[in-house]
Amino acid sequence: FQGRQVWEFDAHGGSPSELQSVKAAQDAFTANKLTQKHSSDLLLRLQCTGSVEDSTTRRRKGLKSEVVSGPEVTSALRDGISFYSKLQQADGHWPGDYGGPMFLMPGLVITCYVTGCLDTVLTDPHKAEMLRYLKNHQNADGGYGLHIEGHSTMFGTALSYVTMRILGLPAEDEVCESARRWILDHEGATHITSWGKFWLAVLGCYSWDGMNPTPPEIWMLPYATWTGIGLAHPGRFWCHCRMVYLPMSYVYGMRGTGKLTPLVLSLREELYPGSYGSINWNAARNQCASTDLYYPHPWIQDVLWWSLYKAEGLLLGSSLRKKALQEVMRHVHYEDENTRYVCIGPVNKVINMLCCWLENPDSEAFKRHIPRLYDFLWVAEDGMKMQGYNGSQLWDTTFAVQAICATGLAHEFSDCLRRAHNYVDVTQVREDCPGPLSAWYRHISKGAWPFSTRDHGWPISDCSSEGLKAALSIAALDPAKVGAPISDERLFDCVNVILSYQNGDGGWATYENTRSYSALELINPSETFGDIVIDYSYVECASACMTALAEFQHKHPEHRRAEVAASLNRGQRFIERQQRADGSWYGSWGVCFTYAAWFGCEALAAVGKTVANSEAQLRACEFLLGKQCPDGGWGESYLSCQDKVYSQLEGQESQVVNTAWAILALISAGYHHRDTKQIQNGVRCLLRQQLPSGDWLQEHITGVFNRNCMITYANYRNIFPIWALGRYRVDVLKL
Ligand code: LAN
Repeated sequence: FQGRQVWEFDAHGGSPSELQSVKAAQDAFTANKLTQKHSSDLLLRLQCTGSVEDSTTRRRKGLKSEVVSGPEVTSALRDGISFYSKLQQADGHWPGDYGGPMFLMPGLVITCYVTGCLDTVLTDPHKAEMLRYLKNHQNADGGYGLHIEGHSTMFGTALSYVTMRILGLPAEDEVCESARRWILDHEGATHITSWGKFWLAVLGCYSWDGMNPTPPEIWMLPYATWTGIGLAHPGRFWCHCRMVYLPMSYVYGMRGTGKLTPLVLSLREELYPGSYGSINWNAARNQCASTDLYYPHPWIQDVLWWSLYKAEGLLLGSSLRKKALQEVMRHVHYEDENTRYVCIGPVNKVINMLCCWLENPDSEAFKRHIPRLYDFLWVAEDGMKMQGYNGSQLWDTTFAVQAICATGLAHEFSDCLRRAHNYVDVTQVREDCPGPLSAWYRHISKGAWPFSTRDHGWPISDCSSEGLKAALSIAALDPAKVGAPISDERLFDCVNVILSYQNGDGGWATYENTRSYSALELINPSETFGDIVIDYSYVECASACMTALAEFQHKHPEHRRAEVAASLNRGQRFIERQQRADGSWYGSWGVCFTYAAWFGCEALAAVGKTVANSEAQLRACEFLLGKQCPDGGWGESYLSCQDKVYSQLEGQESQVVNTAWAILALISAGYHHRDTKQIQNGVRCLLRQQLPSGDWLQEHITGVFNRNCMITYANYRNIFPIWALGRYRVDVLKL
């Protein structure tokens, strides 16, 4: 359970003044909900520090001069790290709000409702906080976005609507009424995206005939590439796509629907403009609201789904279907058991749980899922949400370690680093999943680090690399203070994983190698997510792996010398190829060009490239400098991610996380040897924004996945300003 995060309701907890602070934070959020879409994770801060500062708190005292002085930076860093270390937990990890997507909680609530465990899983306080969250994140037009900052979509609105109704809100409630108006004004819930159709069908207020097929038989296709069709085997999909469509195909394949309760029957009438009986389900299969459409179906999908739709007549109830369903369940159980029922993500977590119930409602497997639902729930002043993962524990901890070590003040925070070291140590995956791995479509895990916890355990290329770098940074400190370093043997295992992950194009993907061609994206049926079908090479993952290999090489120059050198070489060429003509890189997992600039510049720096000897580095810096805001910072909007062009925040506002990434990029490229003025302006911005406590405010959303959905990284506002100020202190001020 190391790193596990579960919020519990304590009816007797909290002093009167704490309760008052909680209420004040909740009320402030609700009062400003239309402008301030983001919680500042104040409940966590209150619990860890005993008091909270919010947007009404005055920032640090004004800076005295144009020039940033050493003592100013050092004291900002001391305050920043001291504050941040208070949020650290006893096992060494940093918890934080990992919410953002709006389509996750409905899956949990619908699954609990259908399987009859809603009232045992969710206590009244859970339900009240979930409703607070849903009320807070309604847009002005009555609808709900794909994520907390997004425009209204059918996917967000219809699913949030049924969730509120299941949680007990009456249809006449004004929040429900305005949401329902939005749905009906947009032609009703038949226009929801395919994943929304799935959840409504599970609940019983949408017909399975209105869904494009996800037949379980695809799991019985041959895998080998020489067969041709093998290239489209789901075992070659990106693991998140594969692990969602796996249990989905089971539920679809047996038409798993809950009881037709009075609520469900009523929802059938609430969600559509006409009567439920008059819906043309065949036509509904391909309907999708324009608000939701990010990746429209290419015509080839229409042909494919039409043929499969026809084939369903033969497959449904056949012995082939029975065999396919059994095969799918073997894989569902394997996933459950190897993640201790956490599952790889929030979507397959609840569909797997539903599958276990459909297979046998009294099963041990179903019961074991229940306690792990809480791992995904998080409470902040905006209410209770379902997170995008069971947390970002390991990821944030490795960054925090590297940030603190980069400040040159590590010796002042050795307790904090010792605890963090423990978390990094216990979270490394020490063995592969049960084999044969190929039979389960799994990559090796031994030596890797996961994104969240050891229990979750799925290996990831860049998490392994950040884990390795954190381990190396700590190994450079006094073991009497921070604990004995992780053994060389284990570091070698990690290097083995990193090398194994490199793709033919020289880049690195996320959890596995790229296993098929990007043409497979043609069958992406999700409508709202881009690039989900296969695992692609990414600049961020490549950079993390290269910087880790380069640092490792310093310490162990003889270990797999030639392989490491060749790998760095191929990586460099990948990074150079990915750079756009304007000097930028597109970021896939953070917002967006500023995030990728940091990774791009670090990768080139790892192979000895700086502005002094590299055209690519210079172009990258010039790109960033061209985007600097009038106040000296950087402020990038999430729209960059979906539009793939740099998008400033409204009013050319800057925000600390983007500013910190830009500063880190410029310093790693060596730009400070040319000129320090613009970097210094950025640094002043970070200092100006710091709160007296040492915290920074949560600003706009900074994480993303699949081009179109945003996700909160609450820890970034602490980690990255500390890291950027730290590198400024050491590399520029030479302190
Ligand atoms: C994550 C979180 C971590 C993230 C990084 C390690 C930061 C990145 O560098 C590589 C990709 C990865 C592992 C990643 C991939 C997509 C995830 C798993 C998420 C953004 C967290 C949630 C998201 C997942 C796909 C959400 C569920 C939605 C689906 C479309 C299945």
